[in-house]
Amino acid sequence: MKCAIVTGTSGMDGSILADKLLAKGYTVVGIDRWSPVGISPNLKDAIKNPNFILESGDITEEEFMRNMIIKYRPQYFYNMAAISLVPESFKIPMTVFKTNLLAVVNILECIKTHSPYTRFYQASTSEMLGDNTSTPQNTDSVMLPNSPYAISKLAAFHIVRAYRNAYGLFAVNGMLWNHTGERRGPTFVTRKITLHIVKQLNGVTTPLQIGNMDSYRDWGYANESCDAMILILESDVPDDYAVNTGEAHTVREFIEEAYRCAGIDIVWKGVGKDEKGYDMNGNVLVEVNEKYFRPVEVPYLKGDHSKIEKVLGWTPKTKFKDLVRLMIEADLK
Ligand code: G4F
Repeated sequence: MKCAIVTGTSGMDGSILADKLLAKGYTVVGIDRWSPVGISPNLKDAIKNPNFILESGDITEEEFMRNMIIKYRPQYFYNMAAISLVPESFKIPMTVFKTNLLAVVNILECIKTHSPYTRFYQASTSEMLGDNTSTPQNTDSVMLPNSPYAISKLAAFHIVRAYRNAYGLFAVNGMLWNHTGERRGPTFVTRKITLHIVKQLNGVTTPLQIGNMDSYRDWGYANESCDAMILILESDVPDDYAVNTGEAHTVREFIEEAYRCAGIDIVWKGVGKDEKGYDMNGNVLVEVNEKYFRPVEVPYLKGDHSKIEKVLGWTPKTKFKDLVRLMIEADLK
């Protein structure tokens, strides 16, 4: 029976991957840190499956990682664990480098020494592009990372390539543009928006507090992005791929579309930090709050997925409006 280790298994991508790999009949070893609030609802299906094993530990610890690799000697290793909220990375840069970079070195060292046939997938990101606004972007674009998060991820991207080239490991990067869905964490902007709208529909009167609405993101559906990850790790030749939709929309467009799905047309008034979004009756539903502005912004992300489409046959299917709608509908449920 095939075995896959998935770190960060409680998160959106980690839990979707676990479900998909279990459905393929694999044994899945989900690794996460023990949580005082118990097992994440994202794992409600996985946890019922006898082929799912949950291990609690810290991927930055050498002994823990060595034990995991020796105990399971998995065919596949998906490294989804990371500190992934960009503004948070400015507050705890040392922890970010430890988790997002040193842990990758730790895992690769353990694989190289104890299980060199284990295939390794690294969750890489479009955030590495940073100040580069020329589009469409892919893994060969100029990387101008502008946050501790992006810099740690770019270093990890290169260490994966270095281990592939130097030691012949099947170690690959899936560089994903923003992706979201029903399991997205509530601190990321898309889920923050859909959750708040549903609360407003249920009587909450406080406006949605939002930061910069004018950045562009290339939002894909996480469910499909995880299909791409599996294709990348199970392909014949180890290589790095860009995974995105090739379409960019602003945060403002996401807000407008999400309210539209809830039957509300938003009218904007004011500028900058004084801008507000109103419904047709003049009620304030959205308010800009400087607290959510970032020290630096990544202004424009729009990807090119032609390589993965050509080599592995992956294409995005869910369009922007359908993605917003499915999130609103899931939160309404
Ligand atoms: O949802 P976000 O926090 O995602 P961000 O920063 O683009 O990063 C996500 O995608 C990356 C891939 O490109 C991943 F690497 C990363 O781990 C993460 O998954 O913010 C999206 C945009 C930003 O421009 C932000 O400034 O939304 C803007 N925004 C405006 N108001 C807000 C808010 N972001 C958040 N989180 N919260 C707000 O209230």
